[in-house]
Amino acid sequence: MTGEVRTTCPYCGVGCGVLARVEGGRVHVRGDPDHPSNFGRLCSKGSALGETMALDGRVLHPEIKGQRATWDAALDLVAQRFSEAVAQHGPDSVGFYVSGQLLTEDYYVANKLLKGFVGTANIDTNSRLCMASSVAGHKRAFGEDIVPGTYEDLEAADLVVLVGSNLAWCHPVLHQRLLAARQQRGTRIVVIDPRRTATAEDADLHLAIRPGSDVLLFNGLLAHLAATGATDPDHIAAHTTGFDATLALAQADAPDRTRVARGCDIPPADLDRFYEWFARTPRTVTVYSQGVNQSAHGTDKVNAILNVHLATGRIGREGAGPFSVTGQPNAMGGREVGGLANQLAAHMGFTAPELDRVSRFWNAPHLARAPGLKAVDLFEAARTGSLKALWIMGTNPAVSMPDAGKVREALQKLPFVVVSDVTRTDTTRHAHVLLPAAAWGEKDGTVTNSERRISRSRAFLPVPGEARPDWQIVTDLARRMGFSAAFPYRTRAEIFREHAALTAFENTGDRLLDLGALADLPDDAYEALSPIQWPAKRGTEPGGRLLAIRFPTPDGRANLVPVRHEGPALPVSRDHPIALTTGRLRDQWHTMTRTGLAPRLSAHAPEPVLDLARREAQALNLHDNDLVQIESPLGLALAKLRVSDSLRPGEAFLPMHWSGLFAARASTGPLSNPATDALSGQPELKHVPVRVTKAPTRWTGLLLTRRDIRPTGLLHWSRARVPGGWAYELTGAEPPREGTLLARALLPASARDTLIDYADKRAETWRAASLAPDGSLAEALLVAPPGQLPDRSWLLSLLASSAPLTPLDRRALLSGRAPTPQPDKGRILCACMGSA
Ligand SMILES: Nc1nc2c(c(=O)[nH]1)N[C@H]1C(S)=C(S)[C@@H](COP(=O)(O)OP(=O)(O)OC[C@H]3O[C@@H](n4cnc5c(=O)[nH]c(N)nc54)[C@H](O)[C@@H]3O)O[C@H]1N2
Ligand SMILES: Nc1nc2c(c(=O)[nH]1)N[C@H]1C(S)=C(S)[C@@H](COP(=O)(O)OP(=O)(O)OC[C@H]3O[C@@H](n4cnc5c(=O)[nH]c(N)nc54)[C@H](O)[C@@H]3O)O[C@H]1N2
Ligand code: SF4
Ligand SMILES: [Mo]
Repeated sequence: MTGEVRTTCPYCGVGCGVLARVEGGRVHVRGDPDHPSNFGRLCSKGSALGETMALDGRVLHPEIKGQRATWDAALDLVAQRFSEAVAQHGPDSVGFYVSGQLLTEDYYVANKLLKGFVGTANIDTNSRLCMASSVAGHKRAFGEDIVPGTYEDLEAADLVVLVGSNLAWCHPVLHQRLLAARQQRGTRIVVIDPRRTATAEDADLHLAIRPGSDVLLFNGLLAHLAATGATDPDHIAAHTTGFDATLALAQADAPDRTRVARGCDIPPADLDRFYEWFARTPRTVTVYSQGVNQSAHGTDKVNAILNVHLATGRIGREGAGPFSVTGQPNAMGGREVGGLANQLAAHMGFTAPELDRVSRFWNAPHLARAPGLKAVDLFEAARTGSLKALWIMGTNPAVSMPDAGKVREALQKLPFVVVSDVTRTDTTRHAHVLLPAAAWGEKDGTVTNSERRISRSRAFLPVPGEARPDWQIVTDLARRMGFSAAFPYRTRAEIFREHAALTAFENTGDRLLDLGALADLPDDAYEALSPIQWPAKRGTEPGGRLLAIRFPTPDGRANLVPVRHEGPALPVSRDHPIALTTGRLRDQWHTMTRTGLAPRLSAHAPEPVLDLARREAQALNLHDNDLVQIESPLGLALAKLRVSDSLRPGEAFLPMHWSGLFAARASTGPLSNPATDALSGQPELKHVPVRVTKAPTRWTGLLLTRRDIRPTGLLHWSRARVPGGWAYELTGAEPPREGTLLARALLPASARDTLIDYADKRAETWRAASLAPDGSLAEALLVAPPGQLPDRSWLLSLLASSAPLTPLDRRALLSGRAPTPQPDKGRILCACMGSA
């Protein structure tokens, strides 16, 4: 294929346009200058997309119990087992757990099949772990799940408040747009985050609040706005309800600024500055993300933020509004189709008129009548036996769910597990039936970004092996289950039109989600569709800001919601005295199935590292690079330690990315608390109490290899992609001799006849290396006491090169020292070269 294909980045919810081109067997990408999300920019992850397209680890054929099978056999079995479960145990004995990485068309058919035809609402999504509190907060305040603003509002604002959002790393191109606008107009940026993140570094004011104290901070703000006459009484009177009760509770909760400053544990002067800036700045946008949503009180946190915007009339206007940024590429599309268990479809719920309307539209007499199980409850039902069959599509719950130990137990116990994914993961290991899905670049459809903009994701590569797009797989299953008439789809365009038509069906303006203008989109117009923001109502100009005056509630008014500050679900204790939070790194995406394949992206943070506040590190006598054990009341993880001055005393941070494919026991899932927000069902992934202790390390090792292995028998290992292969960090608890034997066993039999095999018993060091037939380095294994491994950059350069080793290199391998003195650059290349 030649020429550039216009598509959309498969990572974050900014939804950047990408121009992709295949040349010389390689994928090249650049930012689409015409896409209104990014105007040509890409961040480090987006610009490295071409380096992550290898087929390593891809699932290429259907499998039944690990054995290759035909599509017919696999789908017949799925249809049979799902139908049997429904017949014997009722529709609620089956479920789907889907993902914001699916395209809207995939999502739509999965939702329609389960809710419309199987007759259960047990379809939930990883958006439960991500956006559920924002959805619930929006519905409580606005009557509908609406993000009112646009990206341009961040550029037109005079004050941007970022709450629990590390925008610089997680929505980098939007952050770049904000910083560029600040250059022009001097926008003030306030960051509210317990950690001093990269985003906080760029802020005018950073409030490092006590974790979970956001409601107190915003209640205090509402009380301050009221006390200083900074609210908008006309807006409150004309367009809202609940102000008085909300203010009364806010005042009771946050009676004065001293108490708020103390409760949030921030300097009173900083609190005053924030409140005064907010009070004085009509053009204020409040951006919020997982530091708000992923809490057992996430919905209250959301409403505390919405309250101050409603009370000041700062909503739906240029440069003003609350702005929940979405995480995944199609988190918003999933919310549109209704892929959460407590939604029905197209922003409709389970009231009688809505059930009636959707059942007529789908011609589905057996529609699910009530909300289904939310993610945490869905896996609990699997573990305790009431769920009999589960299909997991495009997500890795064995890693990303809280209390992941129990989730794995559930997957073991389930009588029937189907997984469709593009790669092998910790979850696919539990699949009775494994189905190969088409990946980004091969699949084709639409996604919606944080600002309600629908963009096309287009294919530019052939689908490898027998992989198929998810919509086709689900359609095929639906037909086998006897629902052919309702699943006649031959193309994605047909599905998209039906989805658009449902949003407009009997929509008299009470649902702002209206894609009626796209319901008759001809095939060629669908193919050529330019990014379009909704609403896209028939006969009106699409897009724009929403919720300036009228709200989609019965009385047209927004609700201010009284909320009270509550502590974390599981507070720190004597046994678990440290507050652990979890989140993201700049250059990795979730469980690393894609970004973990790019050396450039892996270089930024090659190992799983626990950041621990300096005070605790000192008290526990822990130092940089110590391997530590992290125990919460739920489970355990291991990681290297980094003493941090970016954390408040008493706190720690562990990135969520490392799965069992990239490290032994370094995942956050088993540690994380499954306690959920009562309204949204979103788990408290941002807070769990832990204790941290030093792991008994006797030796450390480095294995450079071209092979893809998973070491066993070690205390710990992790690996990172490097040019030419993998670099494994090894840690052993045994005395050096046994350690050496263990480490040696990692070499393949063919490499036992090693070029170099050097041991120094006194110094407890050992080195081995073997050559490929062409004389280049194939494997190198070094073992030494902790902290004594030699500089690795020259070794990495040997693995990267396909040239035969020189005599100088060989001598250097034997001595364990670089041939010419080279400064230890820490880690090979820096990934920022390509960043936005
Ligand atoms: N590089 C990268 N980018 C991504 C992703 C990725 O995996 N990698 N994933 C995407 C997805 S799906 C999502 S959902 C988004 C998430 O984007 P973000 O929400 O911005 O990212 P997180 O790192 O999960 O969490 C944000 C911050 O919440 C803070 N926090 C913790 N507790 C509290 C609290 O009590 N109050 C406040 N105010 N803050 C708190 C944490 O310290 C953290 O810095 O990122 C998207 N973008
Ligand atoms: N402790 C802790 N846990 C967290 C979080 C946290 O901050 N802390 N964040 C939570 C959040 S916000 C999120 S969004 C989740 C993310 O968690 P997951 O959804 O588990 O993460 P991914 O690694 O993105 O998994 C996506 C899977 O889908 C596959 N895939 C990609 N595209 C397709 C496709 O088109 N079709 C199919 N069938 N498969 C596809 C990928 O290969 C990958 O295996 O993690 C949550 N878990
Ligand atoms: S900001 Fe980066 S990760 Fe997000 S969509 Fe744009 S290029 Fe992709
Ligand atoms: Mo997310």
